[in-house]
Amino acid sequence: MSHSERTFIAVKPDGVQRGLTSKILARFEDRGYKLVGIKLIQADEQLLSQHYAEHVGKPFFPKMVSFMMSGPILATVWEGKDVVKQGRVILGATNPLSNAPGTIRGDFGIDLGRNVCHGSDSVESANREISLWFKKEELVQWESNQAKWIY
Ligand code: RTP
Ligand code: MG
Repeated sequence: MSHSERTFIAVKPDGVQRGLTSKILARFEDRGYKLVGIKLIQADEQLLSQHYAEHVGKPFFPKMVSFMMSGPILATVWEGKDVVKQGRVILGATNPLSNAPGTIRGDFGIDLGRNVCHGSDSVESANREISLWFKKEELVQWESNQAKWIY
C-alpha cells in the first residue's frame, strides 16, 4: 500500500518553547502517518513572506511574522492517505472558538496568533510549502518493516 500525498506540518515557536513537539509528532504517528522529513529551523522574514504569501499586506501580517521569527520552528513533512485534510483536522480550526478538544489547537491553546502549529490547507499549498522548507534530498522515502516485527 503506498500513498504519495504529503503535507507540511510545522510546530510554531510557541509550541517548541512550550515543549510540545513530541506530543504533536505523536498525534501524527498515532494516526498512522509516515514522517518523511524533519528539521528545526530559525526562519527569516524572506522564508515566512513566501510561506504566508497569501497573507502579505493583511493587518495581522507583521505581528504574525515577528511571532514566527521569535524562536525555532520544527518543520515536518508527513505522508499518507488524505494527509492534507486529515492534518488540518488533527490541528484544529483557525478560530480558537471553533476548536474542539482532541485537536492540537483545541487542547493546547486559546490564542488566534500563538496557535502552536501550522498545516497546509490544500494539496497545492502542501507541495509549494514542502519545496519551500525542504530540499529534495532532505525528504526520505522509506517503507515500514512492521509486518516483520509484529506477529
Ligand atoms: P496556518 O496557516 O498558520 O496553519 O493557520 P491557518 O491556515 O489555520 O490560518 P490562516 O488563515 O492561514 O492564517 C495564518 C495565521 O495567521 C494568523 N491570523 N491572524 N485576524 C487575525 O488576526 C488573524 N487571522 C489569521 C493565525 O495565527 C493563523 O494561524
Ligand atoms: Mg494557513
